[in-house]
Amino acid sequence: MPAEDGLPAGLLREFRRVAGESGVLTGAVTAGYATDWTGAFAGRTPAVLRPADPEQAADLLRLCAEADVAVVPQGGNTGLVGGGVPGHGEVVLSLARLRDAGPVDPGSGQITAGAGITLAEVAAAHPDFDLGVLIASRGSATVGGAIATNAGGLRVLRYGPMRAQVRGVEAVLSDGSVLSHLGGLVKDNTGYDYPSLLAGSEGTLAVITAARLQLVPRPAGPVTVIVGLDGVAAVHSLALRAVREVGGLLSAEFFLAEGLALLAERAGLGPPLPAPVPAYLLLEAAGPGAADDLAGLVGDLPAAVGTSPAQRARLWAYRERHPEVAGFLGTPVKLDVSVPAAAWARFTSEVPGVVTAADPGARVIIYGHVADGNVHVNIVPGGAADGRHQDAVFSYTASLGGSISAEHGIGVLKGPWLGLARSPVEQALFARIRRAFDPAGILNPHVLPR
Ligand code: S2G
Ligand code: ZN
Repeated sequence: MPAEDGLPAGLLREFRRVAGESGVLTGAVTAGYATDWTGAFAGRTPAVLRPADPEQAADLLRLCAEADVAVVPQGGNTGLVGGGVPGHGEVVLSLARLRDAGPVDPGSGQITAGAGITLAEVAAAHPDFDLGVLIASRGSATVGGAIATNAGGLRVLRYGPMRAQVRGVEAVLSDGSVLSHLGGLVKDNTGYDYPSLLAGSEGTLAVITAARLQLVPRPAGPVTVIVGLDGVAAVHSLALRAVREVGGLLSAEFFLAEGLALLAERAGLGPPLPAPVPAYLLLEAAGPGAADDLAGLVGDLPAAVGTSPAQRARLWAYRERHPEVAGFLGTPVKLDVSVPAAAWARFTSEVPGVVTAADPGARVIIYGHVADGNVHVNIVPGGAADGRHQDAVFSYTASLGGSISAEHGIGVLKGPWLGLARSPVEQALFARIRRAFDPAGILNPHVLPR
């Protein structure tokens, strides 16, 4: 029987029988699902499947497994390593329509949210509670995708990554079975903690359709400050002092003069301080004594303080808009690494030179999360984006005992360098775990070892 768009004949009809006409997209309308938001990863797909509920998702997945058709699960398509777009003609399984959400339980501060609910919607679900994970893409990033990539973001030092917010999941396996454990019990020692395993699995083990999330008490009266410093060593030492001395510290973020200048030039963001300085540390804290603790820490250093929502938003814009900066100059290679605290200042000061040694014409924009060792190295290549930048940065990172992916995952971008972070024994175990969950081998086959 002739194939349709590369699919076994009749499969599209079966998809439509399960999900209806509106649940199966083909042709030009699929383009937005096949390209990531940075434009760095563009592919094509024979069909975008949009199940309306977990049962449809399970049936669609089973049909794909029976037809040996590869699937890329997709949430808000805000990923940064190409793990959520069909780079090899896979079918896209979009979880965007799974938007059922229960009420926030005022006693436990927990909520059961569908995979397609955005992080911003979860964070706004109850006045007394907030979502611990705060990322710049929260308006588009979804619960399912954020768990699958174990998203980190701006408050990891206080609340941990997405994995730490998960108290249970509902997920579908490629054989069409549905896992569900959404009770949210704090103590539940009854076997393998597979929700933790699914966090960070990048859609390779199962497709998350809902989650039971632990929210956090909404921080009271947060105070935000941007401090001007003479370099990354000063940024690091002041951030570590903040961790020790500032009660209720929520965030410790940094950016540098070059990125700030580009934000002023290209986005019209005027400077946060009266005079330019080499490096900037953004701290945010909440609770009793936070303002005094921050004031005591900052002393006479040049600083801008925000207490009202508008003032804080203005200060946060300098940091939250940094993901755009490299894009002002071209298509970026976005690297997201972490190094041990003892190596952080050395790494952050030396990595631009490591990049330009490999590509003299490259522009390097650095920013990120200080207290958890995470540095975002966003590169606009001068020469070909042929992997030389990853070679240089990842081998340098590994030489310092760091990780080639702090929070964005491996995706398709970092697969060739996984050996710098994981041993052959570990990678073989990953493949065995994967076969146990997805014996058909259809889930995101080009991400992580098989
Ligand atoms: C951040 C966002 C992604 C990027 O801003 O903390 O994780 O573009 C990044 O680097
Ligand atoms: Zn980040």
